[in-house]
Amino acid sequence: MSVVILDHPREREDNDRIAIVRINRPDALNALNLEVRQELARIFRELTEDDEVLAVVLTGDEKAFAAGADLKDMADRTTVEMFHRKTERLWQAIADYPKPVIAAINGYALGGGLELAMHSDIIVIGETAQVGQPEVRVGIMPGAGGTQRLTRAVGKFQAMRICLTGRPIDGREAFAIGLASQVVPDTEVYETAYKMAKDITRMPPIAVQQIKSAILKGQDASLETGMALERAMFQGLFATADQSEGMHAFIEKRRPDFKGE
Ligand code: CO8
Repeated sequence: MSVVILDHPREREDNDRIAIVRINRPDALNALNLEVRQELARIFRELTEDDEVLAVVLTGDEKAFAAGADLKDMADRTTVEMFHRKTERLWQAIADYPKPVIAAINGYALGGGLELAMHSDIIVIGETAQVGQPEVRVGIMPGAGGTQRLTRAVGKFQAMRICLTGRPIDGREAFAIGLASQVVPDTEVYETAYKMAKDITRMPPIAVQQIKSAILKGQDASLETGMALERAMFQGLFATADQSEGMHAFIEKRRPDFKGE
């Protein structure tokens, strides 16, 4: 069985255009060894070219989303070996995926596991999940966005606390500080994430992708540049058939039928 399982709509009975990407190393609490990261990158690259899929649910199992980088694999590595792994390219394949990714987190999302979750666009988390950046406790620091994406998500003071103490926080607290989009009872995490993905796949696909792009690009730009980008994208959507369909459906009091055109 592969360390990452892709459940593609073409293999299912439903007509949902959702891919489910599931990390599958239960014996190591889904720790992210090189093989898992290579598989994740391969799958996200493949999905980038896949018009059938409109949203992704990224998940693990009930015990762990992912308990971090594989410490057994990293313990004796040298700087030069870490450099030559060029794992930034593997992470970038996930960051570059243009459609919405919803992370469904149960159990542990620690270190590289939380960094992976922060590559997604929406996080649905279980109340008792444990998330954090414990790298400092094993002599290192976050290396895949823990000091950067986390700070953008929760601000300096929470990011400092989480990274400097290495102490995990639970799902309720993660939601309270803005590290999750929604917190639900543990048993409802996957279902909630899937339902949210389904809602999004009913929206006009071009607008959805432009919204994701505007939010991510705008985060790293000045307000003026972000506003200019948003305005250009907004105006651009008036060239789509879905804009006309959406507005006329509203006026005619019927459900819109978006086609991604
Ligand atoms: N790496 C390798 N194996 C792991 C990891 C891990 N991160 N986490 C758990 N495992 C393994 C354990 O070794 C154990 O295996 P075995 O039965 O063969 O000994 C099995 O999973 C079950 O784990 P535990 O027995 O420890 O389970 P507990 O329920 O007692 O504890 C914890 C669960 C609290 C999650 C504990 O396992 C733990 O602290 N794990 C390590 C968490 C951690 O420090 N993560 C950060 C790693 S560093 C990092 O992510 C750096 C990121 C930098 C860049 C990104 C690269 C991907």
